[in-house]
Amino acid sequence: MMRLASRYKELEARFATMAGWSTTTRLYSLLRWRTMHEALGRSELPPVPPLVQVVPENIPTDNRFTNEIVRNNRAFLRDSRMEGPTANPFGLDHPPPQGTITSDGPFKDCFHVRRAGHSNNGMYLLKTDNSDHLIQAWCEHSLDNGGWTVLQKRKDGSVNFFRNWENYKKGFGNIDGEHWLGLDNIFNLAKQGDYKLMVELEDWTGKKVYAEYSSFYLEPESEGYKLRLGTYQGNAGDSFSSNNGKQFTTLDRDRDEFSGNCAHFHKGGWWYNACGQTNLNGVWYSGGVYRSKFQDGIFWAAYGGGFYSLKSVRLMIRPID
Ligand SMILES: [Ca+2]
Repeated sequence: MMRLASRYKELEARFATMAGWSTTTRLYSLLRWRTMHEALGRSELPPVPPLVQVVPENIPTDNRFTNEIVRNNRAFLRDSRMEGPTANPFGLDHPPPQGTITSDGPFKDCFHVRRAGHSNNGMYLLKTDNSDHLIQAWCEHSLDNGGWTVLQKRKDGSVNFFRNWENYKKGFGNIDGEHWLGLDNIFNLAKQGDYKLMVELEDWTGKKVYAEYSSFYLEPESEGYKLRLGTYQGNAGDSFSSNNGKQFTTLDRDRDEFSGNCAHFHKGGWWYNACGQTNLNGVWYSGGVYRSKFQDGIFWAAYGGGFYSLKSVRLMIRPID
């Protein structure tokens, strides 16, 4: 403030020497200085999004839910065959597509893969109805009868998710590890029919919970890949419905409902509201409860609260039964 006050005095002196100038010019100069001053004041104290609840409303306990999803989770643990890792991350450089070699592809999604008789979890090459390019995707066939196309996976913090619009549009990471399939690919996949969304969350005790949304698709890029979700069911609690109808926001493209940029505070890209109850593309913290100036961990507020960063999460889609 002292510095600002002395600057103001200095400017006043300068204005005094401009006595010969017209009143309009002087007023305009003063106005410009005030605008600058206010902008400076704002940048010193940026608005911060409200914290989401730290204590979740409901902490699911074992045996509380006996729905199909939980039953199949046990099947998942029994039979989780994984294929060998690959060295090349895909993304903006578009390395040659790799995937499980089959003679009956390409498939339109992982449900198509499953129906063709392939039951191994792994990478498959997909080609959607409305695009010519091949998509490398991870197919999850052990969970809930299989046929799930994985859109996003976090598990070990090996991939940086604090990225720009172009990266989120095209996709990044390692298909057999942490990755984001890309908004363009997700849009093309979900456009092919009626899909539902499964969100899988794993906490640091190894427990998995699920949030399923009865329908899922994205609006085109011209609409900011606006999120369209159906109704919730599951045992994770619903922390995603408040993002329904929101556009995707990255650090370089702010389409959220907050005066600042939610991507800046939550360190990711997401269908932020202002900013919301979930941040699955945030920072991967080890151990669960994390300390940070902002709520930038991988959180799902209804399961663990805003300062509990989950161990692993996945977003998956499958055609509606
Ligand atoms: Ca904003």
